[in-house]
Amino acid sequence: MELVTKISGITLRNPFMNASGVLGQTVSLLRRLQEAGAGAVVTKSITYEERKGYDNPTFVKIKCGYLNAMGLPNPGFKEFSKELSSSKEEFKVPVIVSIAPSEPKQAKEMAATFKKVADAIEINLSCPHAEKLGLEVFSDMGLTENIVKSVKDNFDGPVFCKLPPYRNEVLGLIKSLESCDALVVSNTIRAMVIDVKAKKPILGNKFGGLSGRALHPISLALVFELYEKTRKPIVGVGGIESWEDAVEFFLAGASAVQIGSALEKKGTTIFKELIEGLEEYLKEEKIGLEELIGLAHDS
Ligand code: RRO
Repeated sequence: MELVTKISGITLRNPFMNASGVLGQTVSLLRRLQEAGAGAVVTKSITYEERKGYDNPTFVKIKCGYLNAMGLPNPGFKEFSKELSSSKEEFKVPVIVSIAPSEPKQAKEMAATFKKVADAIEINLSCPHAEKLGLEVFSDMGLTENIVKSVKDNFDGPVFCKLPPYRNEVLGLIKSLESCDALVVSNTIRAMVIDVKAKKPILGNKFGGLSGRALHPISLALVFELYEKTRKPIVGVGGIESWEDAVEFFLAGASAVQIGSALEKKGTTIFKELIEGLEEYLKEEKIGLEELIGLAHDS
């Protein structure tokens, strides 16, 4: 069965890509994702300046998923774009560059720099634990609107916005995203875990983002609702571990999905498993991927 899917003008050989932050920190990791079968590859969120990230521990496995507070470790946009430019021709699948600007001027410079090497830009408006970045940007509608416009005005390809999983906040602020092309739904849930012996939060940053199983139904419900409330294509992300989890997202209205925690848990062979599972399902159901998208809705 044909698994090709299109999102705002870019063509993916299949609808599976990595979620930003998981195996997208370097060009060699992005290459590994491409070799494993990803339909597109997404970089770690890149900031204007270099960031070291938070103190350890930055990643903890808990009963219902994973908690992370990496703190956007990255070499800064100038350095990262140099690395990507030197090997762009190796990529046969779209390269989506995730950026986390804190104001329009940064967004403008980053978009203009990544113009030559990115097939799409994903703006991170939802990191749940960073000062003046991600969620803190999204909570200011004027700032978000100007950042999205700056990226749109300085980049030729599609611009995606990655949203938090908080329904009321998203519905209240969605007007600020009018000029973006597609929505990525969703980032992790702000969360915490405490060590009862040490009597302190475990993560170096205290607060982190919850991903994995617990996120799946929450993010799925938001995709379903946004599919009815906006006309924008949606990339679903949240706790996808099997082809069935992905099919739920397609039925809810996602045109493609991103894999995060399960890539950590199962490794890159998950792409093959997802592709084969989806192909088999489409064959058995005698349905094309495109027809599947949004089919769980009444009309
Ligand atoms: O780097 C991180 O700590 C991080 C980011 Br940028 C994000 O968007 N979501 C997340 O859970 N962690």
